[in-house]
Amino acid sequence: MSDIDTKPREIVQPKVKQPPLYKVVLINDDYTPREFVVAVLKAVFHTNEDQAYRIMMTAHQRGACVVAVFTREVAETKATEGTEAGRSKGYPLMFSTEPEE
Ligand code: TYC
Repeated sequence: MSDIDTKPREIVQPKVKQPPLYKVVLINDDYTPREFVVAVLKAVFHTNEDQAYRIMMTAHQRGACVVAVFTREVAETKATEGTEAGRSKGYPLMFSTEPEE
């Protein structure tokens, strides 16, 4: 038998801290056409038609709806892309981001 003691003396926890997550929130407005909101949700967030329609209607009825959750940079990029898509057509469509609790 070997003289080398291979028993670990301490338990080292793996350093795998998850990055903080951010919600992308769709804000209702009175001007952007419903079909356009649905098209933007499909294009930017890769939802299907049914998911996009439900998200749009929830924002329409409640004032806002969480679309999805991402790391901060991805959330900010997608919120900007969605907001810019509306802006390019003259609509006040707005996506915001907020840290998840
Ligand atoms: N309220 C808009 C309308 O009646 C549709 C709409 C829904 C706009 C959701 C923005 O985030 C939104 N045409």
